[in-house]
Amino acid sequence: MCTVCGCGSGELRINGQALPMRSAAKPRTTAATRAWRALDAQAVRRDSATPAAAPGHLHFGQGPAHAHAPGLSQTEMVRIEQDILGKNNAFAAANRKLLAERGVFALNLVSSPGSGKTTLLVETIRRLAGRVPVAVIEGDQQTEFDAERIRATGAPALQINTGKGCHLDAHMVGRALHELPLPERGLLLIENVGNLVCPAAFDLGEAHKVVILSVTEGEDKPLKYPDMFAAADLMLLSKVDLLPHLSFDAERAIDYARRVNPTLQVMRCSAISGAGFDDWLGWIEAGVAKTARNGDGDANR
Ligand SMILES: Nc1nc2c(ncn2[C@@H]2O[C@H](COP(=O)(O)OP(=O)(O)OP(=O)(O)O)[C@@H](O)[C@H]2O)c(=O)[nH]1
Ligand SMILES: [Zn+2]
Ligand SMILES: [Zn+2]
Repeated sequence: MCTVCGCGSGELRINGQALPMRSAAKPRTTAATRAWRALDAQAVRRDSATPAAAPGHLHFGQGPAHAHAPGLSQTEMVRIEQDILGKNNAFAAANRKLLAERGVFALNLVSSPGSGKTTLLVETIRRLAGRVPVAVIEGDQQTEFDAERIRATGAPALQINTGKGCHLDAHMVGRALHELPLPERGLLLIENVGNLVCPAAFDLGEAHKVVILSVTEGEDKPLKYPDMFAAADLMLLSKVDLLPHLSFDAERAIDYARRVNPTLQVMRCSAISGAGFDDWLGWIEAGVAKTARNGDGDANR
């Protein structure tokens, strides 16, 4: 998990321009660096090196840190994670305040690579045209492909490349919010890096995380990668047009997701057939209206 192993630190690019990290971002890098320094020092501690074991099964996620990093104790890992997430949460609170002031309803779309996020966003923007102003922040390790697909719809899009980073964080999004024309009383869609693990831990200042699970991924994903489904308020079961060709059991997938998160809302959709888009767009428009009405940021938590 990147909060303790340091995999989230990479070369940041916004719309192709390399960005030096501001001093405000340093503590996050420092924490990750400390983790690697500890590695260099070969400070191997037994309490994180010894997994819970049963015949045929090693479980490295049962200590207080729920993760493992070679050379770090569970106590060190918990401290580093609290340090990184504490700083991220401060940036997220600033983002949330700015979004509330501008009446922007913000969604953080999270999923495995290739679940259909960008295709969903393109179709969503196309259908909301003339009804709701939309802007998009795209997150990927490399390439500007997704931002270009969004710009082709006419909506403004800003691409963040994270380099080796495996998720967007609130500091990156804060930078983007100052570069992007924000859709006042409208919708901000943030497509996170395709990764069903790390983005779960990082609040970006959004109103909701929306997890997309495509029917080609298998029903078991909510139980295998529970953090993402626990963090989300809505799950979109995507590519349902493919169901006739698959043995995917939609009811079982939804049951697994609700075992992790009993209050999770679920919608089934297809960006190809248009199935489910009335519900999805209705949900978005209700959020946009509530955020614009409140003005005090209630809809952004
Ligand atoms: N059949 C079907 N294919 C879809 C649907 N949505 C997306 N796809 C296909 O799935 C593939 C991946 O779609 P993307 O929208 O690029 O997925 P993504 O989640 O944005 O991918 P990353 O940004 O790389 O994580 C493409 O080949 C799409 O054409 C859908 O509703 N039905
Ligand atoms: Zn990571
Ligand atoms: Zn994409």
